Amino acid sequence: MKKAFIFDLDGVIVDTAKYHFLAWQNLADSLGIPFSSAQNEQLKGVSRVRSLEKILEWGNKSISEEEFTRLMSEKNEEYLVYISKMDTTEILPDVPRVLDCLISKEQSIALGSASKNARIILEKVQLYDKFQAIVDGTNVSKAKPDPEVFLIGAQMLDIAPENCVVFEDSVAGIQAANTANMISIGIGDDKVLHQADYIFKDFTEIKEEFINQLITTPKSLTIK
Ligand code: B16
Ligand code: MG
Repeated sequence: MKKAFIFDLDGVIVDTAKYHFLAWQNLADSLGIPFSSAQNEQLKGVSRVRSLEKILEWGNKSISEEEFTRLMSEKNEEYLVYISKMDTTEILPDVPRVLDCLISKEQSIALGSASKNARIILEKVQLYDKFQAIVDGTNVSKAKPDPEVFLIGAQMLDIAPENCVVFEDSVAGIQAANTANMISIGIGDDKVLHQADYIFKDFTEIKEEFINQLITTPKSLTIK
């Protein structure tokens, strides 16, 4: 059976949250807004525009539209400097093993990320060629938990949503996958990602037998 496996990027394939944090922190500093790593956690999977809106809300600050645009582009320029230095050592453990296992079983693979920088990052870590479809912040109009990003991925691969499996590290992403009627696999903390169909700490816990089970079992028989 051919299924589609859709991967989120930040927190699933690589940890770019640390670079977003550095760039957002500098921006918050320049505005005199305190910004903690706990707040950065709340920006995971959230779009660039919404992230800046949230930081301004936390700091109780309002700025003009021009300044908003300027700050967004300054933040992204700084972030681009960090990601320009990325290489294959930044790939999270066992991600290449799972990708290669799926490719060897002739499964379809897509990226489903909120990031407008997703393509550059995949190129930097040399995983770009593993993906048959890439849906990123440039293709979507509605942010997760809206299922749009994953539904577009399924459509590009021509696979029905119930035959898609999503790997996600954010609560909003798990909700998006569930709403899309896809199998959701949480990568991270089971207390945070409890709405997922399956949860793993990271890809080292995902064994070939489990992948075989995902490929052969219809979603209707997936035990929650
Ligand atoms: P950019 P994901 C998300 O990536 C990040 O988790 C989130 O922190 C970021 O704000 C968003 O991409 C937009 O990124 O500024 O590069 O367009 O988890 O959906 O892969
Ligand atoms: Mg993510």
